[in-house]
Amino acid sequence: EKAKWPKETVDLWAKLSKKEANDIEAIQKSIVHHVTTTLARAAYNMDNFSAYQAVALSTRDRLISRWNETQGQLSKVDPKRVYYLSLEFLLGRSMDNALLNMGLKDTYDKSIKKLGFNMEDVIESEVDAALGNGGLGRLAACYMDSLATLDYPAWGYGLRYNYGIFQQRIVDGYQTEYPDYWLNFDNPWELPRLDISIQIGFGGHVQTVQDEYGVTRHNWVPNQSVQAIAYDVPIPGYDTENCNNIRLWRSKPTRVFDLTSFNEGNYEKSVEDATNAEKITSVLYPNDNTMAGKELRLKQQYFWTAASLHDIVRRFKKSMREWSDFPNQVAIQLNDTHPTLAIVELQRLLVDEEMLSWDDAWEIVTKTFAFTNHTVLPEAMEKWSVPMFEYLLPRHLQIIFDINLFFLQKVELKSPNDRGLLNRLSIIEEAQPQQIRMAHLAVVGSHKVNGVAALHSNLIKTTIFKDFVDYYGEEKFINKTNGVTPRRWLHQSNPQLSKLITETLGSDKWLKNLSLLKGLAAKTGDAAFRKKWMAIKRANKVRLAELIKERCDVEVSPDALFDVQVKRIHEYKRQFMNILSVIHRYRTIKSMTAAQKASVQPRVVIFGGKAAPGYYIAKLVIKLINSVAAVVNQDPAVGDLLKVVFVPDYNVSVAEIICPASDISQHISTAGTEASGTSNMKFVLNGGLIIGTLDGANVEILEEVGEDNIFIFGCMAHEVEDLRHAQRYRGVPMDPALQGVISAIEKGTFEDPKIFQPLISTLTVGKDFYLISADFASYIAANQQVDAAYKKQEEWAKKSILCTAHMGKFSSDRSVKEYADEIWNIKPYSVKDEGYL
Ligand code: GFP
Ligand code: GFP
Repeated sequence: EKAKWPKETVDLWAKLSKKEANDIEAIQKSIVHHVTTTLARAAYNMDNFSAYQAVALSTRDRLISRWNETQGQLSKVDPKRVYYLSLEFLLGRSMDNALLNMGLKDTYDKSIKKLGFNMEDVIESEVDAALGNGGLGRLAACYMDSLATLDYPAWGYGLRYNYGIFQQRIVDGYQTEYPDYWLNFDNPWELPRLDISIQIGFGGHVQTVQDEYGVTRHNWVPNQSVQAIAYDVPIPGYDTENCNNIRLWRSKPTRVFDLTSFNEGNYEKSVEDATNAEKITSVLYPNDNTMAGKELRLKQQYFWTAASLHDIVRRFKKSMREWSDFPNQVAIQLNDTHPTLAIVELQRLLVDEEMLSWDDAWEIVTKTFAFTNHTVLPEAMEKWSVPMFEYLLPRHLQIIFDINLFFLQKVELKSPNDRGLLNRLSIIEEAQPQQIRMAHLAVVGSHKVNGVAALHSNLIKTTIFKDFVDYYGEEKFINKTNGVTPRRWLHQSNPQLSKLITETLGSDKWLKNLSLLKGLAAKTGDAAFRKKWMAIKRANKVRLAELIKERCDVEVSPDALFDVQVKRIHEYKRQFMNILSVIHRYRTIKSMTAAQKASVQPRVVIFGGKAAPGYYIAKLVIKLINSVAAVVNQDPAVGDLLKVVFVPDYNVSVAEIICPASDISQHISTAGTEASGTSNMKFVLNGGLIIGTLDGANVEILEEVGEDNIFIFGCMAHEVEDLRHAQRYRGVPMDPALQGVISAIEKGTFEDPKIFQPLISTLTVGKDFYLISADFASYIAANQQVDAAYKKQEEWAKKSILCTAHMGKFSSDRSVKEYADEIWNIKPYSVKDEGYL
């Protein structure tokens, strides 16, 4: 069509599609334009929220120009792309980040000031996009930032939930959940692509036919169908024109099917079907590290992987390449087992629809996929019951059985007659009913499997995937230590520290090359620098103290040691052990003379995090924290020596205030249970020290910062099984200090002790699975070392500086580059100046 346009039409398009100007006047014009047209408001009826909307829309215009340019050029150049399939993207707020990444924050700041608004208030008006539970979802968001910043051609694929993770409120000390209807006021950070709609089938049966060459063919004939509609979320890189995409799918009823029911005179059924279709992307499952086995969850997973695969295959087919070229053009990363059905769907498309032979198809599939494991917890391992699966996805079940059969035949050739081995490796677990082990399917269908920290990657090789390592060899199983983006987690959330670092290092290059931070190490001897450093920490603590006052109505002193544990509430993360140690501290202070009290280091213990709504024990931990806080905070015998707060509704924006403000943070999971952790990295990056076990990435943080700048305690991963055994069969007595703490709870020091009985039962000798008793004494001792070290403020300042200085390794840029080089085999492509096309 366009080839037929006269020159003047082409020129007119070229002239009019020039990018927006970025001077103050142009930006002010665009803001006011959105106020008066898009929002239909005027200067006299503006508030902070409408100012936010207008600024967001103006920012969005600039984002979309970059997005368009990037996607247009990538379509032409057609390099190999990576697709990151993640059921969760925990993005948080977008505006501040987009402005900083595009280098427009200062100009916008000035522009809106003159229009009568203040940037901070405007930023505060944005609601979080909370489409994730915790670490896994936030990791995906950090990776998207790094992929864009490093100019990698990458897309994320996920679901556009109407409700993100629930909002948490504390009522009478208990967690209560409220729906997070984040789309209430429209979402300017997405681009609805109502033209991109894909039919997704469910149920029905499989037709088996002979084709004209006598080959048996299987055709899936679904009996239900829904539409997937694309919503694109632009992800701008930092200091680059590149802007990547996250495509989120929304489910909608299919018109054809409604009409059928309707024409059959069954109007109610057609409306019901429509509602069911919308349900698929209605809500994010709020369980962190537990497998629920719900039919709707399986529907979500298939809906999302099928829509994404359809889109990826369509894009590949545009270039008219040979199928064997598919893995040279496409890399797909499976973020946990949630998207494992993509393996089966691609095999189905290639064999049933594109008519490739099984073996040719399978070679393409296994060269395309790679799989990241995020946990070894047995309760998190995804399994689907065969009957339920067959009812929803009959053809996929056949394919899974075939994948399994051909795989086990090869195992049999290698290790004949080892039935135990076949059982252990099988994708199908022989239970009643049979179960599909998604982790096994993911390993068999991928060319690389990685864990998320060195310790974890080794652990999976000796535990959950041991037999697979024996069969495939070591090379398939690798490590990719997690990372976090320094743009959001330092530059954006700790602007003063970012500024000081840039001044000290002489440039802001460290933001794209985090190892440059090591230049700060030379400054530990500079007293004036230490003073500035600690003054910034104090200002961040003041900011957090204000949040605590506002949300918890507790006054805390920014001169106390701020001790933080914020993360999902889970037994393995041991918030319970933390609050038990706080009770111990409280009892110790109460038993002191006034003279003894004078030497106590004042501490504010800050908790935050959500418990899965059905996780009774985790919710009781929240209740205990609040009950302890109620008593301790009112006790005149304690005063400012100890304060305890639970900050409600912990989310990304709250984390951005908490991370820069910690002196010490707690990463105290039972060794071998926390795969990596990423908040540990964020705290240390902001000059906060950590107290932790030798678990997950703590081990590597220790390697980087050195043992003088971290507080390590507790048993090691390889000791855990022996300790459990000893406690179970040899009745190792409970730690005496812990015993004292439990007696205090049982005596009713903190509300009716009956409330906490189920929690205390988890510590019964022989049942203390997370080894709180075994680690308690060393935990108390480590906390005492923290107190002692904090009193030497000058030494503490040096430690704090060294912590930040040695965090270069933990940039998600490093992680992403390792994935790109060692797993995806993709190269960066930088968007060229305008006029390239
Ligand atoms: C992508 C984007 C489209 C855009 C084209 C060309 O398309 O919106 O129009 O690139 O710029 F999504 P596909 O690669 O998905 O075909
Ligand atoms: C999981 C693991 C964490 C790990 C993240 C990201 O977190 O140790 O750091 O994934 O790899 F448990 P959650 O999603 O469970 O919070």
